[in-house]
Amino acid sequence: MRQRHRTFRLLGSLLLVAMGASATGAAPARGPASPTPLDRVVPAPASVDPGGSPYRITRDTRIRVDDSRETRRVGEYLADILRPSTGYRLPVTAHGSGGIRLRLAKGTFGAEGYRLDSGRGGVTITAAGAAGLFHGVQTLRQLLPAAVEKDSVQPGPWLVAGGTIKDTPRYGWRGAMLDVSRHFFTVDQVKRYVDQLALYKINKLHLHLSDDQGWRIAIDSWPRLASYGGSTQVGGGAGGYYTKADYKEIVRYAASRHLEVVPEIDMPGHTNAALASYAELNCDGVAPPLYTGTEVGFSSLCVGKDITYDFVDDVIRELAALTPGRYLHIGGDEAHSTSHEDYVRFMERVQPVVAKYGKTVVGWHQLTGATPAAGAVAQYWGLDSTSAEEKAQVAKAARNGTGVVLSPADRVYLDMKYTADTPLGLDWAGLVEVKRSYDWDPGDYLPGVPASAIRGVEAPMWTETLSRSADLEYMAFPRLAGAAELGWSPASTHGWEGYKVRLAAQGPRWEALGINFYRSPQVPW
Ligand code: TNX
Repeated sequence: MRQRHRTFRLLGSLLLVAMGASATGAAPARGPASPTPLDRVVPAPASVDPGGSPYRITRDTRIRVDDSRETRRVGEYLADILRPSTGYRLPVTAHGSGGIRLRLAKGTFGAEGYRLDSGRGGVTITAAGAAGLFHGVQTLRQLLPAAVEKDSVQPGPWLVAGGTIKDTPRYGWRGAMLDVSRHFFTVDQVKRYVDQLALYKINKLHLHLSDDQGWRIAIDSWPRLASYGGSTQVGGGAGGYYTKADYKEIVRYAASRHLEVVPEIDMPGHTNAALASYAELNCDGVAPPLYTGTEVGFSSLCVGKDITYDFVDDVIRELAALTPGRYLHIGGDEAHSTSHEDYVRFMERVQPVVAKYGKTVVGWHQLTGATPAAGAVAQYWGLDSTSAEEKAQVAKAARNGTGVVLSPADRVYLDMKYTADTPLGLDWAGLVEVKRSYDWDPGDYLPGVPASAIRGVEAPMWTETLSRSADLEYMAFPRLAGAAELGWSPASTHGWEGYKVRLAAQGPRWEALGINFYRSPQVPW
C-alpha cells in the first residue's frame, strides 16, 4: 500500500510538471469549479452553517496534527486517501500554520462528534478524541470532489466549501453485521468492507462467526470446530476459518477505522457445524453430517447435558480473551428445535458466562422471551407485520432496562432483494428498495419502547446467496448509507427528498472507489 502511494506521488509530481502547473499550483483549465455544498453529506450532519471562502488544497498543504499518536494516526489515514489522487506530498506534521488541522479539544462534541471549520486559510477539524477526528475526516472526504477517491493523479482543483459543521451522532450503536458463516470471507475481504463502513461513520462490526453451515473462529480447546466445522459453506465450497491471529488482525484493522468488533456465536440453534464437529454435544451422541443448504431452525445444542456448558464456557472464554470490545453476541434466534422451557433454561445458564468473562450480552430479540441479563442488548429483527405480542415482549424488556438495537428485516436487512429482478439476495422479508430502507424513524419504530432504550441501528448482511465482495457491495450500496444515516443523524434532518440528492452524490465516489452498487431508479444519480 505504502509503496503504491509513493509511486503515485511521484507520478503526480511528474504530471504537474508536465502540465506546467508546478510553480503556481493553478487549476488546470476545467472551468470554474464550485465546491460541494457543505450539507451534501451522508449521514446528514447535525448542523451546517455555510459561508465564507472555500479552502483549497494545494501542493503546499500540510496536514497538521497535535503531537499525540492517535491524532497523528488519523492524519496519516487522511494523507493516504489524499496523496494518490492529488499527487501532493501532504506531510503530516505538528508544525506550521494553515492547511488541514486535526485538533483535540474538550468541547461539546461528545465521544464521537466533531466540528469542521473551513475557510480561505484552512480546514480545522476539532474533536474530543480520535474517533471524532476520524468521523470529521469522512465528512471532509465527501466535501472534496469524488475524484479524490481515485488511486491515480487527478486534475482537481481540490476545494472545500467555506463554513462550519457541528456534528454528533444520535446513537452510539451504528452497526453492520457480516455473516461469514454461510459463506466465508477472507481477512482482506472483511477489511475491504470495514473501509466501506467507515465512510458512513459505522462504529460496530458484528461478525456472525458460527451457524449451521460453518464455524469460523479457531477455539484451541475444541479444535475440530474450525478445522472440521469450518471446512465447508453454503453450496459445498471450501469454507474456511479465522485463526486467532487472523481474528486479532480484523479487530486491529477495525479499531484503526474506529469500529468495535462484536463477535457472535449463535446458540442454542444455528449450531449444526458445532454438532457435526463433536458427537458428544448432541443429545443422542451422534454427530450429524456437515450442512451446506440454506434451511434454518433444525439444530440445537443439547440443553440438558453438562458438557454443553463446558463447551459454551470454553468458547466464550477464548473469544472474550481475543475481543477488546465490550460486547459478546450469543445469537438466540430461530431456536425452533429447542423447547421454550429449554431455551429459557439455556439462556439463564449462558448469560452469566458472558458476564464472567467481562462482556455485555447481546442477543437477537428472541432473547426477550427469556430473561435478559442486566444491561443486555436485544437486536430486533422483526418486520412491520411482526405480531403485536412479539413487539410488546421486546417493549416490556426495554422498559425493564434491556437496550434495543434496531435491525428491522424489511428495512435494513441488506440481503433482501431490492426488486423481484435483483439477481442476488432473499425475499422472505419482502422487497426492500432504497426509499423503504431509509424512510423510517428508529425513535418511534417500536411501540412502547422508551426512546432512551434505543441504542441504535444495525444493518445485517446474511450471505446465503452472497460469496464475493462485489456481491456484498451490490446489496449494501446504497442501503447501508441510509441505515448509517438513521443511526447518526438527528431526526430533524430526515427527509427522502433531501436524502436522495445527497445519496446520488455518493455514486461517483463509489465508482471512484471501485464499489459495486445498485443504481436504484429511485435515486437521481
Ligand atoms: C433470518 S435474522 C436469520 C438468518 C438468516 C436470515 C436471512 C436472524 C437472526 N436469523 O439465519 O440468514 O434470516 O435473511
